[in-house]
Amino acid sequence: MKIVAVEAIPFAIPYAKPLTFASGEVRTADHVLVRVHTDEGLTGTAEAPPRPYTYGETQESIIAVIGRIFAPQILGLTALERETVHACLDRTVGNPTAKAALDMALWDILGQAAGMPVSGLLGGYTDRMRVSHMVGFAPAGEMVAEAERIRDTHGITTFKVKVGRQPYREDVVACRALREALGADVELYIDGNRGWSASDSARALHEMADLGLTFAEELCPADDVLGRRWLVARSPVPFIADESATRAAEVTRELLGGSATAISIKTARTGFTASQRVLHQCEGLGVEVVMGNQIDSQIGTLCSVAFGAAHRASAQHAGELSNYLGMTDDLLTEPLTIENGTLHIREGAGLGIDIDPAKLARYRQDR
Ligand code: MUC
Ligand code: MG
Repeated sequence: MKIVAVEAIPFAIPYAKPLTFASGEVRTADHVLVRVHTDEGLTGTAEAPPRPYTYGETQESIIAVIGRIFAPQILGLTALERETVHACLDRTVGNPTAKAALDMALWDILGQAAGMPVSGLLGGYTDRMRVSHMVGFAPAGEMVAEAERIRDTHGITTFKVKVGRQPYREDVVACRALREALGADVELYIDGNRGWSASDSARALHEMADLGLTFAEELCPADDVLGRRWLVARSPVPFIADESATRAAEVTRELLGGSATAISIKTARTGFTASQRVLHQCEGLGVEVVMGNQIDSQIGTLCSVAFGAAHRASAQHAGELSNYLGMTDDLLTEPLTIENGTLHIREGAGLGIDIDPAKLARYRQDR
């Protein structure tokens, strides 16, 4: 199972409905399809979704770091030498989605070689996850209409509401409108992508105390160290670290520093190997985790659900698995379906990522 070639293929698929949030906007899925080939003819597949405004990665940087720095170091290693692969990749700081995609492609190879689903190899807790849908910035009425459409079409009853604009004129109004329209049985939580100050956040949480929110995520920057710690100490709900806790060391820093009380795990940036480290770290510390979404296509979503369903702690809360619904198309031969608010893992060997060659030919950017 020697790694003999690594491909990094840029592709671009437009969104029908762009997702806008405090730190950026996604209009096109400008992702990179990563394929790792072995000498036995197995191919592991995953995607790297760059988020330039968050981690500084771009499609071009992912292709360059994989082609020029990572691939030359891992060619010749086997898929069973993941620790060695990570020792090579971790010499370079940053580049989270490039590293994560390589890691998940290796797990895909292991699953195929063993004839077993990756989700089972990771833990096999369950075969499905409840889905949480992310509602991006729009006037309150449009946010309500979107949530109602998603609930009525896919049975989803958990919503992560993007906040981080003008807290009282826009965000609190939108959250209140969502609660009033959707009723008490729907779960709502908020994500500020660092758009508010600590004092804005505290006041907004106070204003929304009657809305029954379940989590608050990255409302203000973690770099506002004392302000954030002050806010987290006062938060009435677990405070999720997302982009401030992208690897195990940052998780330790944020949790022990009092800057978070829950963690978002995104396989798009920690793959499976490092996501498991973070998950076990959180379990050991008694901290809740939520499966986040880095605005993945169906490829990344299959990876998230494989991991989320594999472990008891990550299957406890609805996972953010529905962003692909906003895309005009995707690359999988057999599309994912969310029914009754639930997404199932793919049965069969590996990750079950079967790429449609005609779609790849249509959307790839390098030919
Ligand atoms: C999220 O949870 O923040 C927005 C930017 C990003 O990197 O992920 C998304 C969703
Ligand atoms: Mg977030």
